[in-house]
Amino acid sequence: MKSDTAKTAVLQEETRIFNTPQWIIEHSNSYQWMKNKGFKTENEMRKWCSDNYIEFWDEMARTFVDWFKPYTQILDDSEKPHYKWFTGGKVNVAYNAVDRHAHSEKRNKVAYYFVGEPVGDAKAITYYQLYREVNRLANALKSVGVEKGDRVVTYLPMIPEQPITMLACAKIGAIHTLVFSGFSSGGLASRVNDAEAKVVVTADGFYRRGKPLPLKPNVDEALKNSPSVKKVIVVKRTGVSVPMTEGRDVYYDDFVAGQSTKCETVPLDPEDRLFILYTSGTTGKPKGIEHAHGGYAVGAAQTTSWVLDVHDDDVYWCTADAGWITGHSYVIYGPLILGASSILYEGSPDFPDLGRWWSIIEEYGVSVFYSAPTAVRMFMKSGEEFVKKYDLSSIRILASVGEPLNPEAYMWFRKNIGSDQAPIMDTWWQTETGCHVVAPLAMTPEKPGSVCFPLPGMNTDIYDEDANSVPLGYGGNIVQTAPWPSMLRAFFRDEIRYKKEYWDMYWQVKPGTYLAGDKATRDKDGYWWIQGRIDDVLKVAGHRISNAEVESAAVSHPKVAEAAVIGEPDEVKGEKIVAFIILKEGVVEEESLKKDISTHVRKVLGPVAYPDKVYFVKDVPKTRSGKIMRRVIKAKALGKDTGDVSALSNPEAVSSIPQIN
Ligand code: 6R9
Repeated sequence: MKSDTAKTAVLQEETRIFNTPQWIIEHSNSYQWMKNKGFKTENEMRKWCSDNYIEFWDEMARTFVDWFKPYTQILDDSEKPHYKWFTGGKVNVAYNAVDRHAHSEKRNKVAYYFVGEPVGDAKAITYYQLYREVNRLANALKSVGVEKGDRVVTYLPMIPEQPITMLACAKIGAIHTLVFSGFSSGGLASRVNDAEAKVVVTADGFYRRGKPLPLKPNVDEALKNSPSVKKVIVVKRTGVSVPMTEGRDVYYDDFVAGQSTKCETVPLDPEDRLFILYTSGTTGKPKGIEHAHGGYAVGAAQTTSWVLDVHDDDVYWCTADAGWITGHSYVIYGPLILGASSILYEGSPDFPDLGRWWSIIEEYGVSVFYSAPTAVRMFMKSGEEFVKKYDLSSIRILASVGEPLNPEAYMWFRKNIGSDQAPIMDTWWQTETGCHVVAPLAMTPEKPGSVCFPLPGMNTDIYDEDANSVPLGYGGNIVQTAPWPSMLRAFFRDEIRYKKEYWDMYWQVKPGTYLAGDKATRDKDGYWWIQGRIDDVLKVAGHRISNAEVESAAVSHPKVAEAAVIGEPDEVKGEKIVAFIILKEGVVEEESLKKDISTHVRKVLGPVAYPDKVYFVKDVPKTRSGKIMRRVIKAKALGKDTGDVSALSNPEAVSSIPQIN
C-alpha cells in the first residue's frame, strides 16, 4: 500500500472554548456516573471506558436493558467481521421500550406528545396506551401470517402509528424497514422488493405546509411489481379518498378492530434482527443495513442518557424523521427504553410560520432539543424575528447531527435557542454505527464546530493509508479499531459489499478495523473535526482540503446562509474549488460579492482554499436528512449524468445548479 503523504492538515485553529454551566454538568447522567466510579477527569474516564470496553458495555447492558435471560458471553468475535454481542441471552427491545414501563409507576407517563401539523391537532399518548395499541397491531399482524424474521415496510408520515408499527414488529420478531414518506414510488418499490416485504403500512395522505397531500397512490404505483406484498394497511390521516385494492388493502382501524390488547412479547436471541434500514450509497442500489435487538438497544439507550442527557423529568424533542437512523435511535428506541417523554411532530419547521418549532418548545417546556445543521442554517438565513417571540428558557441541552455544524451555526444555535448557556452535543455517527460515536458530554468544554472526542466505550481513531494513527494536527480516515454493541451486523443479502465497503481497507494489516468512510482531523488539543466523506475531499495543488472546512469558512461571511463546495478538474492544480452559495434573505446578488466571499475564505483558511468560482443559487439538492448531495451538484455542474436522485428531498434544486464548464 502506498503511504499517505498528502495528509489533510488543519487549516484553521479554533480558539473559542465554551464551558458548560456547572449546574448542567453536575445534573448530567455521565458526570454522575463518573463521580460514582471515582474518576477524577473526563479524559481519564473516556480512556478507561474505551480501554476496557467489554467490561464497560457489560455494565451498560445491565443498566439500560432488561434481559429475559442473562447473557453468558459479552462479545463473540470468532467470526470477524460479523460480531455477536450478549450471546446466550434472551431479549426484546419492545419489552424494554414499552411493556416494562406499562407495568411500572410510569404507566400513566406520557411517552409521546404528538403534535400534528394543523395547529391545535395534538394528543398525548401514555406508556400504557402505547402498550395497548402496540399489542393490538401485533396481534393483527400475526393474524395475517406475519412471523418472526418477516419484513414489514412502513411508508408513513410522523404520526403515532409509525412507532406503534415498529414496536409491534419488534414484539413478534418481525423486521421493520422504514421508507421515508418523501420518497417517490420508485424509491419505495426498490426497497420493498429488495427486502421482500410481506406487509406495507402506509397512510392515505399527510399534511405538508398546510395542505393534505396524498400518499397511498405512490404505494399502488410502487407495488405494481411486488409479488411479496400480501397486505397493505392504510392509516386514515387526512381523510382523502384513496383507491383500495380488494383483498390486499385494509384500513388500519379495521385491521386492528377486535384485536386483544394483550400480546406476548417474544424472547429473542440478541442477534435476531430488529430492522433493515436502507441508506443511499454513492452508486448502485441502496444498502440494507441490518441491526440486531440486543446490542442496538444498549447503544441507543446508553447514548440517549449519556450524550443527550435525557432525564426522567425532561420533555425531549428530536426533530428527525423516523425514516432516518436518527429517528430510529433517538425518536423511537433510545427515549422509549429510558421511559422518557418525547415530542412527535408531524410537519415542517416553517408552517404556519418560522416560529412553529419555537412555539412547540415554549408550549411543552422542551428541555433537550436535538436537530440538524441544515435546519439551523435555514433559521439563520431568515433572522431572529421568529425566535425572539418565544420563551425558550426551558432548554438545557442542544444537540446536532447529520452534517458538520459550522462554527457560525454553532454560535447562532447556542445564542438564540440555547439562551447562551446550553451546551451543543454535535454528534458524529452513522446508520451503520447505530448510535453516537464521537461527541461531547455535558461536561466537555466545547469548541464550536468540533465533535470533540470519541465517546466512552468507543475505540475510534484516525488512520493514514497504512493503518497508522495520525499525529495531532493531521487528518485521515475515521476508523473503529474495536467492535461496539450497536454496530451494523450485515448488509441484507450482500456479504461481498459488506466486506468491501467497511472491512477490506485495513484487513491485511489490522483485521477487524471498521472504515467509516469519513475523514477527520485532530487539532493540537486532540479535538476532532469532521472533514466530510472521503469521496468529497478536495485535492488542490497537492493539498487535501475538506469541503466542510471551506463551506464553514464561506458561511462565516456575514451575507452567506449556506454553501456547497465541489472540485472541478483542473490541469494545473488537480482541482479548482467551486462554491455554490445561498445568500441570506434580503442580500442582493452582486458580482463584487462573489470576489468578496472568495477573499473572505482565503483570509480564514489561506490561499490554497481560495474558491476560483462562486455561483449564487437559490437552493442546493439535499437528502431527506438534510445532507448536501455534493455528488449530484458536481455531476450537474460538470454536465454529467446526475444518477439516482430518488433520495432527494428537493429534486427541483438540481435545476438551479448551473453548468460551469
Ligand atoms: C446519523 C447520520 C452518516 C454520515 C456520516 C457523516 C455525516 C453525521 C455528522 C456528520 C459531520 C456530524 N455526519 N453526523 N458529519 N458532523 N455531527 O447522519 O447517519 O444518514 O447514515 O449519515 O453523515 O458523513 O458518515 P447517516
